[in-house]
Amino acid sequence: MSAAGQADANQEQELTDGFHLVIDALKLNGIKTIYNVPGIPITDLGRMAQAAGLRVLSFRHEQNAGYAASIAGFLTKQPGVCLTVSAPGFLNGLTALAHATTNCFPMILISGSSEREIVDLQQGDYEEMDQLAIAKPLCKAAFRVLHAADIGIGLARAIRAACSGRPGGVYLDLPAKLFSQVMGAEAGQKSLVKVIDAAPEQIPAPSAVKRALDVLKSARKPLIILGKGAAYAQADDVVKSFVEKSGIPFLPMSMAKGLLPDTHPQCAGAARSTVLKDSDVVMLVGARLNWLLSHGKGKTWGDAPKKFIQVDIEPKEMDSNVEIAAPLVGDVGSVLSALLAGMGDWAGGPKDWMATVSKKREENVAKMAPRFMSNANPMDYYGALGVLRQAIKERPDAILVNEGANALDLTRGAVDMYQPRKRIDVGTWGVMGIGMGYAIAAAVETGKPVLCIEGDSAFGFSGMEVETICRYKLPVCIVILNNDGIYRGTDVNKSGNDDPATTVFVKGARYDKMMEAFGGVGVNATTPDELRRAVNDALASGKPTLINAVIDPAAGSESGRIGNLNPQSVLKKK
Ligand SMILES: Cc1ncc(C[n+]2csc(CCOP(=O)(O)OP(=O)(O)O)c2C)c(N)n1
Ligand SMILES: [Mg+2]
Repeated sequence: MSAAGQADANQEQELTDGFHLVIDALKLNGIKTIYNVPGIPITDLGRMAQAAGLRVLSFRHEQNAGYAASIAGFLTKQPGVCLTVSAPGFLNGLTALAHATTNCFPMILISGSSEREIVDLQQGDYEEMDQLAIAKPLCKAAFRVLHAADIGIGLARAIRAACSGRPGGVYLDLPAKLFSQVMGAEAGQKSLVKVIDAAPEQIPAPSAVKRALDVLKSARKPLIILGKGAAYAQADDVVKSFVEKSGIPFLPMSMAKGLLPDTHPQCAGAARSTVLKDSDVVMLVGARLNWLLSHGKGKTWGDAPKKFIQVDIEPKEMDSNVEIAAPLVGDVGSVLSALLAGMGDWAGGPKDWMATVSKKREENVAKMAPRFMSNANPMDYYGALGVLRQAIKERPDAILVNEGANALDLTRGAVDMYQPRKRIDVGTWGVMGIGMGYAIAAAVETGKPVLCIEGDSAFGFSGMEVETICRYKLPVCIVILNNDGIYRGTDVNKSGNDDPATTVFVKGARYDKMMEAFGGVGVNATTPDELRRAVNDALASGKPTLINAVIDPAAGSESGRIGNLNPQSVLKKK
């Protein structure tokens, strides 16, 4: 090589660019996985990230990649990263970003974007859109990086915003031009920022701890409600010690199930209406008084006066719906540790109250037991769920993904959970479409088998990702509770024309064949026995499997357990 050629080569080695700085910044901060859909301008970023040792999983639709990133954040406490193209790809990912923010999951949506100069003059660039402005109201923070030298600080800001305090979704806008911007390799390296202690402990004030303990001591019928914030905290031992030392019945919200086993003697899951109505002091731990808890008032909560203690990392959460007698602002681990330290030789909860709750719970459990043995033909939900609850009992380490209406509500009640963060579902919005994204991220992030219990409608929102599941050979078993439609498959079109009713699907659809199309295992199960064999095989083999569980089309009810939220036509009632 000539001297001039050698000098050129040396100079090349000393340069870096936007592509490499993004990848280096992600790696420096411990990000290992990107949930991705390729295209201009981020195709090469995905390729290069894969070459650099990151796991880059390519999805069929950004919404599913986004939901995957959001639940990766929930499961790991590290921001899940979703990578998309500009305008339409960005918009497809945005629902998941908003979902992450609403559910308090740390996530970063990184989208490539078009040329700023053209976008701002609205001159019609390829996929033109002012993405930053659109993302802002839907996430916790939104940033744009214009200079390669700012990539390090930009990613650091995104990570800290996603993880600290109440976690949420963050948008990071990376214009196409940024990726090929060049700078000196050494200066580039120095520009990277490693985020130290992204989610610092937040210790509650001692006076707030004392106030809360005084309220708790005064209770005759106390109740602890564990929310998904308590599951997110990964303070499992502290939660367990606190609940057990308190001797107080606890009610787990959907994604907090398994934090303590649903079979724990203090679990009031099967006595929900009793404990909500009759309790006099309610301690919320990482649970918000939103619609899922009827805003802390009204019929569900009974007439007797109640006092609330609330543990939340977000001060603004206090008094959101009702007066909070004892606010405890801090992270769940720190707050419960402080309470434990202040409890001294705690006498335990009121025994007569615990006995009342236990009795109610045992009655309800006994009432349900025969239903799970149902051999009805066609299958009803309970017959199928009897099999699935046993499957989770035998594989308590498996992760359960759950969505649908009846398929959601009945599963939540039927399937006991035994370990923390094993149940992931529709969350705060009751959103359909999380299924396959959640399943993929759960398998990738935890290495555990995944069992998805899906309504046939719910599955349809992300069904194409079965190809992704097959492509990456993930240990995912999907059970579709197929009742031919939304809520039921029996609705009738009252117009007299030939269109089907608005809530019904093709009768006798064979979703199992979708899985076979991509080399996975498909099974059509018409009895609990067939379902049992197929689920056991899938969990044992780890092969991508889809079981079409044929359910009586008349079995469901409108909107599952939340039919009361449907507005009613005044005219219809006349
Ligand atoms: C994104 C989104 N779109 C629409 C809905 C309304 N929705 C609620 S449940 C549901 C599907 C219920 O049917 P299925 O999943 O088959 O469950 P089933 O009750 O039949 O068991 C729909 C469409 C929603 N929750 N989220
Ligand atoms: Mg259905």
